[in-house]
Amino acid sequence: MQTVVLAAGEGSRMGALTEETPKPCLPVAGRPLVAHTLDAAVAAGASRFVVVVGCGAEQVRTALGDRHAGVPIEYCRQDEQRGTADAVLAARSQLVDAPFVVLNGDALYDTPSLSRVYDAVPSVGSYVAEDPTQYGVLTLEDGAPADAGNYEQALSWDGGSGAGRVVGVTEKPADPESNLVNAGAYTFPSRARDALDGIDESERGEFELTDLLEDLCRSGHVEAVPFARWIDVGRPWELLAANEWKLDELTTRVDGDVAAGATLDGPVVVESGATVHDGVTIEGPALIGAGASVGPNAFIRGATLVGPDAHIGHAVEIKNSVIGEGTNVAHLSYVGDSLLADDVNLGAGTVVANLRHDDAPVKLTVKGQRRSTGRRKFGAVIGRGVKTGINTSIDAGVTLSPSSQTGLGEAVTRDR
Ligand code: TTP
Repeated sequence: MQTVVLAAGEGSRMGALTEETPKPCLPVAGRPLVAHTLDAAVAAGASRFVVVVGCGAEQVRTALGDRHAGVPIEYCRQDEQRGTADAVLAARSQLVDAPFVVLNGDALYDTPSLSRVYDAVPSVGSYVAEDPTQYGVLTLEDGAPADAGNYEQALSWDGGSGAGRVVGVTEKPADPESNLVNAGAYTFPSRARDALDGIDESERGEFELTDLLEDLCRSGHVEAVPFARWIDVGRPWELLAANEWKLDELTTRVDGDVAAGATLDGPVVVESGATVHDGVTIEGPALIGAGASVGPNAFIRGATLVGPDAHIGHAVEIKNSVIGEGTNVAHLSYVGDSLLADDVNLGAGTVVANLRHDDAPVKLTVKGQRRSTGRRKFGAVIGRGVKTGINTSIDAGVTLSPSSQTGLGEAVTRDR
């Protein structure tokens, strides 16, 4: 089925990470985030892609090229980010007179559930979210059980098919009626292309696809297809979660050089041109990108991505983190549950805290507001080109914006 992929957004909630890299190009298990969206779509039945690009358009085009797993990709441009319905409008002239799927290009979807979205017209993917207030909450005809706590319960609706009829969507409600949310995966009938013209600007000042969905709900049966697994990568800790998911699917492959005195445990990929030196232990899942160098005597554990040409030096410990391309964590440093963009340089002895004394979830600033990451363990977000002085200590939940610097022995407790 023809599939529109929305990849024009600003990604402003990702803060320091998207100042120079568009969100669809952020690294997930060694590939751009949007490539994983397309993987799931191809497996679910996409026959042709129209990718809507805007912010960082050229980077997205370069990352995806003109085919994905044999499926042709066309592009269209949304110059101003005026909302998801406006993005589909930009793609409209490239759609043929047939049903079409729309996917958010910043989300990971489990393939079996996505296939069911492709099979049901019209339909929308749904997910049982822990915090529904950040999403569009779906109202089902028979009422989603207020205690809908998990996928198994969602599947038991409607006599076991898991497919309820959607009758409404409420964007980011303060007091949600259930925790069943819109997963940003839709199949629309052909006629929905014309209905795009009738969408008005929302209270939030955007033209929203959920309004098109509500139109369809009023005129017929829109099926809610429950997703077993879904991650909407909107905020930095969700990029960490996306990497955890996709790194976990790796199988061991060693194309680079691994010294006899190094130990690889669990799924570990060492790409061509990468070197793992003596005394290194890597407890996978982990991916060591092309040209990267690890060790000697380093310890990498948890789901960790070491980007291409990164350098992890002597006696460094990296746990459950994303390390960007060309980034240097030279020696005697600790990085846990953190996101480091490209070309960062951590001075020797830089240590990132990733746990609060009160064990409460670590908070991070997202668009000026402190938000819970929902994680007991979360470290720092470090933007491109940051340099830290030796023995810098960085508190949990701190963001360092691109190109910022710290001095010798500094304790960084606030964003900069
Ligand atoms: P959002 O995640 O709501 O927006 P965003 O990606 O711009 O992020 P932020 O809110 O942090 O600035 O968008 C959902 C998807 O729709 C995402 O894949 C980007 C895409 N999108 C567009 O293509 N055009 C748009 O005008 C908007 C608002 C989103």
